Amino acid sequence: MNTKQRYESAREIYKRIGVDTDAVLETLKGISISMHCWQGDDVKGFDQDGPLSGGIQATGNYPGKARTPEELMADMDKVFSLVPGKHKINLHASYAIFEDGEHADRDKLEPKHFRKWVEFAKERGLGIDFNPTFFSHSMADSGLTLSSPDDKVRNFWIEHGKACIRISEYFATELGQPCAMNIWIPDGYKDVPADRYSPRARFKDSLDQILSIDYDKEKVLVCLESKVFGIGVESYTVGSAEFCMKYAAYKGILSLMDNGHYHPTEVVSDKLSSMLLFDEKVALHVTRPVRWDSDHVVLFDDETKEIAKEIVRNDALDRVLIGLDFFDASINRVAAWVTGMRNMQKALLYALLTPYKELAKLQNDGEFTKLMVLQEELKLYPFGDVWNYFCQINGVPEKEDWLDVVKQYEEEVLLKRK
Ligand code: RNT
Ligand code: ZN
Repeated sequence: MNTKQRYESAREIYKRIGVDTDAVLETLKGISISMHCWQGDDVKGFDQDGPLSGGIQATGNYPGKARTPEELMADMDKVFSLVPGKHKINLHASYAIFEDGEHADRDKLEPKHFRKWVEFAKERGLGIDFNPTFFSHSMADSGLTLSSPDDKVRNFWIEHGKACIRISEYFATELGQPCAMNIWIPDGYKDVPADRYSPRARFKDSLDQILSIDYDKEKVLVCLESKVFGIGVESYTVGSAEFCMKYAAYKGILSLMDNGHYHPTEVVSDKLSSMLLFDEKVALHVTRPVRWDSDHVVLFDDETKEIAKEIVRNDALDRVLIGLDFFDASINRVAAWVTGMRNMQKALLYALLTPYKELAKLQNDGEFTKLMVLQEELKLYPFGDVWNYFCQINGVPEKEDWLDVVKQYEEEVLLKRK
């Protein structure tokens, strides 16, 4: 049987449980995922030459990492040629592209420093999301940015935040779609702090100042990402979950939940419904924490599937902004990206193929035996046949065939980067 025939057989099987696979494939095609640029170069960026700081780490030294904007863009093109659908790119401020020998520090960044990215996105019909970069910079050497007790440091980063809002608005205007601008700061303390209150008070004031500039709230969706700990900030993070959730509610901005940023037995899949009850929109960084916030490549694993189910069955595909956040330097970086993107899409497909109304009815009727049995049986439905067909009709390789393309690219391009 060929891919189409397999799909047709799967379509009948899903039809019997009330799932319209043709409609599902249409929906899936319309879901855009924000692909983080920083998988391509281990979160290095182009605006400085120092090490990655801020309590995050990319481990591994697989050859072929992108060293220039051109290389990074070429790698992203390769990824998009292997991922079905149309997506967004997610940039960090540190990926500014300076032309004609000019340079601007983070507090002085302007839209023109991202002109080339806009060109790139326009040519490909992609949107852009953005992030101020509060790390990997000498002004962040103390480990503190927007919560710093040093006014010079704090003001520098406030100016950076404002500059990034202006750049985000430029992206939205140029590309005709909103730009999600996510604020994450690494600030915290390694050991038991003497004062937990003042750093948070300063962070609050800094955010107030950043958000005080005039900007179009339809165009720029400011998000705030919380975190429970980082390397070197094990005892206290300023931007804790409670801080960020409260701040977002107070200012009407979005909460961003990264599923590597919670205590190990907490899951973001369980948080989504609560957030959706109170917020119009919520943003995600989908990642894979292995024992810590390790940012491994997103797999088609239980938590990714559960997150996707929560988005789909709460009818929230247009209310949850799905972004990816991982950086693995130990394997082919293009393959890492493709794997994560395709897995997020598989998780969404899996969720869309679930007859959730019937399952919810079983829950309400107290039919827990049947609910469990059905949920288990659904796992063996011919999901793969639907996925392969989705790849085929969207003109990308099916199954693992895409890896051959990446391998060829590795030989012809990546391994030549010495
Ligand atoms: C760090 C946060 C943050 C970064 C990126 C690079 O723990 O998850 O989102 O990973 O901004
Ligand atoms: Zn994140």
